[in-house]
Amino acid sequence: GKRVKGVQVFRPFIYGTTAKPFDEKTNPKPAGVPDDHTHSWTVFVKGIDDVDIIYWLRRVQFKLHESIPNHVRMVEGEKGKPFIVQETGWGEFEITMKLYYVPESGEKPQTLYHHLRLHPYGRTEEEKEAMRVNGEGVISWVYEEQIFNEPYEAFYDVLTSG
Ligand code: SLL
Repeated sequence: GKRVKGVQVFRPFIYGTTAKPFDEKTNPKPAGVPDDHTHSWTVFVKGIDDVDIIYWLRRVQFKLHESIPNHVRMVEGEKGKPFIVQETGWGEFEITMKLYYVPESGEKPQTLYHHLRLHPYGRTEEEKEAMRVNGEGVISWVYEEQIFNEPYEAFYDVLTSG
């Protein structure tokens, strides 16, 4: 196919982690979770304000720490849902996310790295507070823009018809 010359299409998205300590009142530990696990957490890739991005992103492979059973997770895009993995654990580590685009894009997969954050860090209480949601969970989110450089014409139509 032909490419649309001189055109760049930007699509914003966010990725990151949200973690919550187990707590009898606010976040009880489900049955079967090992004793040494201290937190529940999620890692995700999604659109801004939960807008669907499956028209350009097909699947995401999340590579978790090897101590976690079945640590490589492939998540297929589903309408109305973020690309997400939910887990429990005790430690922080780096997560590798491999983004696979829709076939008509012709794009190679791209890899992102993200640190799972369970504990808020910072020199000041304000800095720590900025990492918390509702005073309990710990968030580590990143805003990113996917650039499609001179997309194929058919893919350009997909990108701009949404
Ligand atoms: C390290 N940062 O580099 C540590 C690794 C691994 C955390 C932390 C296991 C969960 C499960 C878990 O939380 N691992 O057993 O499912 O050594």
